[in-house]
Amino acid sequence: MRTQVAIVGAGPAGLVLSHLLHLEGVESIVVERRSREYVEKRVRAGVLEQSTVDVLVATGVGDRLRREGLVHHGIELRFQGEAHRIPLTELTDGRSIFIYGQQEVVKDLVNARLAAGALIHYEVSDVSVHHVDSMRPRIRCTLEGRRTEIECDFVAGCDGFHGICRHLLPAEGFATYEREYPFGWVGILAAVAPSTDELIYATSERGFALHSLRTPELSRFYVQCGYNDRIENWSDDRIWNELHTRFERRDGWTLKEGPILEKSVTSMRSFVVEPMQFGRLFLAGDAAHIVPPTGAKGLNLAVRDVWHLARALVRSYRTGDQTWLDGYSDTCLRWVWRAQDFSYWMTSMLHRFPGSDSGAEHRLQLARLAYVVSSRAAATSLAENYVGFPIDA
Ligand code: FAS
Ligand code: PHB
Repeated sequence: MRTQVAIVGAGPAGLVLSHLLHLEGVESIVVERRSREYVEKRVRAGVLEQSTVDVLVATGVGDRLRREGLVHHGIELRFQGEAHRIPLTELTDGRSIFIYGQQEVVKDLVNARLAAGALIHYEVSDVSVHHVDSMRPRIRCTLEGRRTEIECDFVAGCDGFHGICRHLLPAEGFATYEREYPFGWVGILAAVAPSTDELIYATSERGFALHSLRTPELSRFYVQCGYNDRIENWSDDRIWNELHTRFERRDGWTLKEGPILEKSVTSMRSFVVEPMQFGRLFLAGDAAHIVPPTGAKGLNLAVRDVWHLARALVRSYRTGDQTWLDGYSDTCLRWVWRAQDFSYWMTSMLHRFPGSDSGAEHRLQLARLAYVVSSRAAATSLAENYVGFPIDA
């Protein structure tokens, strides 16, 4: 096969890139190792920045998001039994967040791509990438049982943290920065109406908890758990007990329970590879960087990466000018490190670090929380980072 841009991975990064390129008349082929059903069912992100929504709406894949997504203008920080609202929209001149599941974004993109006659190949195996330091890179894979070679001009590595593309980067001239956190998250999807209209980030003696939403009938929760913890250790009863305890409020606020539909453990890490490109290979999204989900930045960063990559590729095809492509990595890393810093800040403010129960660490966390909820300047900084920066900033 032959195409202009070969994309490895049909997650948000790969699909948004393929969509943006299509709108500008640039061809692409997407290869994905999982089935369509698996990718469309995978429960992950739920918070979309204003800019992510702006890109999806402006490019014609935002109708269902606007109909079914929930617009939020604030979040709550809860600690020491008290609730403190951070008025995001008021503090950021009108910017908001949207609650809309990642799998819904993926479904909308797949439908739009297939309606446009796109080639998205699922359940592809043995994917390998070759000659990215040449003018004719190639992807080799087994597609519908046949060994297949896809010749292209550029390869986009959108294959996530556990993909193959990042491992094509030579050691020489590349650096990775990594931090693993000494805890994880148990994430659950529950068939119960949310007990809140806005997200609740709670921290307590027992650790972190998050009350997020999906629809008026579906709630999403996260509970801080041990490092390398196993879901078998978390019975439904234990999960609800921990949620009640960690969300406790002095004014008797109550949490509604319901059937748990899905639960899983997520590890927490910060990771960046620099630069994010090598020859004609360009990494985007989780393939190049991971943030702990406390700041709700991962999916939004993936969209920001491919927005810049699509612009640079289109400019290269239209004008032959490579400057934006050459500057792709520097352009993205500016936002990657902004999100890394914010996500680390939120994570270290809201989680209990083993061995820090009584010491200064906890006092510092409480001091930081008290400052954020009492200083307009500090709350504005949180709000600005949480809703995200304009896509073309
Ligand atoms: P993805 O991992 O989504 O997609 C990569 C794709 O490549 C996958 O489909 C994979 O199967 C495929 N692939 C891998 N190797 C391959 C190979 N060799 N050949 C072919 N295909 C291959 N982010 C937010 O912004 N807001 C949130 O609220 C939020 N919540 C999160 C909650 C949890 C529990 C987790 C784990 C993450 C959360 N994130 C959140 C981050 C998350 O959304 C990721 O950043 C996002 O999925 C990144 O998208 P991609 O870069 O496309 O990677
Ligand atoms: C989610 O809704 O899945 C979600 C929300 C906020 C986060 C992480 C995940 O920080």
